[in-house]
Amino acid sequence: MGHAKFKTSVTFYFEMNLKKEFTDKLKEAKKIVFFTGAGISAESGISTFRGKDGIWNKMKPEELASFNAFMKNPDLVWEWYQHRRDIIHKTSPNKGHYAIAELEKYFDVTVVTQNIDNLHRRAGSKKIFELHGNIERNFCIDCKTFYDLVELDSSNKVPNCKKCGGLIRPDVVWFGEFLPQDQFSGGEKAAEWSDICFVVGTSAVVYPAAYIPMSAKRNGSYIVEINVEPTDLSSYADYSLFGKSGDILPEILTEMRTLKN
Ligand code: BJW
Repeated sequence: MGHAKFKTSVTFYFEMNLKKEFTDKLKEAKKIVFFTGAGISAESGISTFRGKDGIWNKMKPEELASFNAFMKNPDLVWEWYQHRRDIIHKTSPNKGHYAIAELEKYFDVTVVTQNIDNLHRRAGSKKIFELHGNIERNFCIDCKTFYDLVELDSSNKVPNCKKCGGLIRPDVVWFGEFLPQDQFSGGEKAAEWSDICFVVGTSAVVYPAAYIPMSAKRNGSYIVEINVEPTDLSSYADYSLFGKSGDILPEILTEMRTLKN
């Protein structure tokens, strides 16, 4: 019993020290990066990929998120993306996205996101690197002409390019494909130069994206993880906040308002 009490007070002391260290970092920081994943959009009603209710629990990634899958059954893959677009268009950014956008009042903020849902932009964030593309854009696999959704009809059948007749695909990064070089290197540089790198709502198992917080850490950035549960990155993080990003990010914003007043 006494031992348990002792352990509790040591843990409490340790946690208070970590909290103080985090607050001090917030006070001093100028450049911050938010490295985000599907979890930040979960509270907007968009499914994550892994975990209990994740997309990959119900569907196989190799049948939907690879170029081979698209070539094998383009209509099926297109229909899946149309379904996800419908969900994304009907939803809105949540408190987490808005808090990140508002933190631009206090810091030089860069968002480096693995998400294709455009919600950071809709929430008002200005500097965004999209590592895995954007569901709003599409391109012809043959002549590479780009198409906005408005230019395409809303059918579930894969559309053909108006210039060359080639198949049109969503401009997202599938397994086995290279990430857009400018987005990856821009995001990596921002992370390396950051004072704090927040890692929000990602399982951090998909590479090369997951190297980004590691590069940040190697270059001296302070890593803060925000997730509902521990991840592969937790042992790397300097400070972990476990809970919903839609709750925790607005609390950080409130803390910043207090620190600046
Ligand atoms: C909350 C919450 C709340 C919930 N609040 N938190 C090195 C090592 C090992 C493997 C590889 C490697 N290099 C390459 C690979 C292969 C592969 C890979 O990484 N595989 C691993 C899975 C094993 N990588 C690739 O293929 C990449 N390309 C590549 O490497 O090219 C080079 C190359 C070319 C040719 C030959 C060889 C090499 C491309 C990866 C593309 C990933 N694409 C997807 C689909 C995008 C399009 C679409 O959306 O349809 O990107 S897959 C999917 O995973 C999507 C996501 O962006 C990505 C990451 O997922 P994310 O965001 O982390 O989501 P979840 O679901 O995993 O996690 C959610 C988290 O939120 C959880 O932790 C929850 O707890 C949490 N959460 N609610 C806070 N309210």
